[in-house]
Amino acid sequence: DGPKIFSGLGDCTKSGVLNEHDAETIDGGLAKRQEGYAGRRKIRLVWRNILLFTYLHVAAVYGLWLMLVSAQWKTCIFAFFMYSISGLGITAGAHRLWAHRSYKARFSLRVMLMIFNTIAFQDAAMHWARDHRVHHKYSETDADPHNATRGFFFSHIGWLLCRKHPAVKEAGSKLDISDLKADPVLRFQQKYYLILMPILCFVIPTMIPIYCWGESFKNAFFVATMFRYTFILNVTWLVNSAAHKWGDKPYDKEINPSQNPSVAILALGEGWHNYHHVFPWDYKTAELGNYRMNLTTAFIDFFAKVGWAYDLKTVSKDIIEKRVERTGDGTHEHSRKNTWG
Ligand code: ST9
Ligand code: ZN
Ligand code: ZN
Repeated sequence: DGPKIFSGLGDCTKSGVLNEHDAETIDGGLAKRQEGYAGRRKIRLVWRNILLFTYLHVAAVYGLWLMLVSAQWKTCIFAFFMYSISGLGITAGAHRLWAHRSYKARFSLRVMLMIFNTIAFQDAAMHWARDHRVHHKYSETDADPHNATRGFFFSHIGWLLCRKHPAVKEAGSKLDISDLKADPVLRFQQKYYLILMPILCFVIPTMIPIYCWGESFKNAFFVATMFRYTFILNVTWLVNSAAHKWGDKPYDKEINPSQNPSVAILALGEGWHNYHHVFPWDYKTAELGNYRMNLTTAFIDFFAKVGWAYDLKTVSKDIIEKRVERTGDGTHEHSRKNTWG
């Protein structure tokens, strides 16, 4: 019973992610080659990553312990602050701006988001956005970097512990990422990543508590740096694992991405994943701009008021309701209204 190849194609086409040309390319050639890959899911482990992620998680558990028993409250608040801004570097930056182009940002906001994004250390935003575009376009096929049909562990962290499936690289190489390459802010981040990332993710967050309020090196390093970094990684990965598994599907019941409120709160508004896979161009990544459950939307709206963010894309109520009626699982308020008259 081999893996299903390109099972997500219909969903992608429905959600408008693919255009006709893309569909033809896949039908005509790529899909056939993917069949060949089905029998070749050889896992090539990357031991460097296995060791580093193991150390990271052990250090994070120790950091959590120190947070409870010996860290100053200022260090804990600072760790939470770093989690929030680095989270925004992923959500408002790599995800909604660079991967999806769901709004436009002036140079100053792009620089700020690039700095926040580097604190999060999820590799250069150029690569993050490329992988994420592949994830949407070839969702839950072998070409999806964190294909959730391969199980919770693979989609959560396993995909970072082994070489990518050849279908990912082949599909990705066909994507147009010229807009990413044309952004000088992204080129700068990529070029100097190996200098910027250690300073912004590890050195500065450890030094601030030590120099500003006399925290010990141990508490600063394990709480504000190791725990904070590992925590935000896991929150991000939950979008790929938990939000591809658990939750309602009010917009499209045929796909696995789901509405997951717990993930949405932790991931600054990125858990409304059924909506997001159906309407990936909406800057809110959700139907309602509920700020409590979508901090990233509040952040983008604030910068739109300041004039640093503009051309915010969204989806009309009418289009959403039509889609809910056509493919939803009946959990949307609109479908309930229709059923009950
Ligand atoms: C990390 C990333 O954790 C997490 C991303 C999560 C995404 C989540 C999305 C969810 C939605 C948004 C919600 C956000 C919520 C945030 C909440 C915040 C509060 N297309 O990759 P390599 C080619 S990172 C085209 O090395 P391997 C290309 O030629 C953690 N081509 O593949 C490339 O060269 P170049 C820290 C592609 O060798 C070459 O292959 N980082 C594509 O198979 C080699 O690429 C780490 O730990 C493509 N898509 O290795 C590092 N991909 O790049 C982890 C590849 O020069 N990564 N090519 O063009 C690695 O070590 C490796 O990537 C690997 C695979 C071992 C996993
Ligand atoms: Zn997804
Ligand atoms: Zn997305």
